[in-house]
Amino acid sequence: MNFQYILVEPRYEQHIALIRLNRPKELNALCLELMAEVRDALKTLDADEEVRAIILTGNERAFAAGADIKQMAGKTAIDMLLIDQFTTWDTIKKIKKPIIAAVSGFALGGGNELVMHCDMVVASETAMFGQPEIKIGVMPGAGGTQRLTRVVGKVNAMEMVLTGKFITAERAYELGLVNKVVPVELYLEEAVKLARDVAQQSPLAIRLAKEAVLKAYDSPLSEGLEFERKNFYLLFATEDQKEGMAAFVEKRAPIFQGK
Ligand code: DAK
Repeated sequence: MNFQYILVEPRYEQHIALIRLNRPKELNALCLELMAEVRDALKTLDADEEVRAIILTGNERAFAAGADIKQMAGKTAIDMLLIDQFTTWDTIKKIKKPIIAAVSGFALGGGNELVMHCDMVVASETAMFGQPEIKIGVMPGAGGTQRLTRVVGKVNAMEMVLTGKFITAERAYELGLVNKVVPVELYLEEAVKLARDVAQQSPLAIRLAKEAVLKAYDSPLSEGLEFERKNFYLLFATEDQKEGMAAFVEKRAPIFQGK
């Protein structure tokens, strides 16, 4: 997979793929072309049977400092409508494999929204999260007002969105925006460890469980529970369920085949 703005390692480790945002001079600003590459890479990895978990990262200074302001600056409302970035973001939202964000430095605006499209987040102590769109006369446009509010609650989301101030990794941890904060030299390694823990499970169970957890975001409890129940039953049609339970009884480690 050859891209201009990202680096992709489909076999970073057994069952683990890695995507690195790679526009370092622009602090990984998410130009349209970069986002299209992220979308295409994720789609390819989602269809790759060898891959069971995907890590999305940037570099030490920046995960991503937001959408590319220079590219957006001259656009009209109609330009924005016709570009229709939502098709790209919606594709990312629908990726079935677990995505782990490994974040260091700035995760701002669309950068923070991209983090919130991931399923788990490992942050370095130097990470800074924010929705600073208000400072350039706009507001979040890729779910920042909605996902952030669901995660951190109304008053915290309001503070971030209305003041544009950044929060530290430690504060992001307190608010439930990230799973873990580690020293900067360890953030990628810790994300890989988390990916390993996921990748050794049954890929089918992982897929249906991810789907069910995401369902909790936008459905009433009764509907989510109904959905969960169906996915739960469905897993009893898999060989992995037989293997997982047999392995428990036989006191050995399971070998999941994704069947
Ligand atoms: N866009 C373009 N270039 C950027 C950038 C950005 N977001 N952020 C940084 N850069 C560039 C800088 O212009 C600079 O380039 P040169 O001047 O060297 O050519 C280089 O990266 C280094 O940045 P600084 O010199 O500014 O570095 P500092 O350490 O002094 O400051 C900073 C770092 C992150 C605090 C600062 O760069 C900054 O405030 N950046 C802008 C952050 C921001 O406002 N982000 C939100 C952008 S709006 C949507 C999807 C997504 C979005 C909207 C809609 N749809 C699906 C519809 C998202 C919108 C946004 O994210």
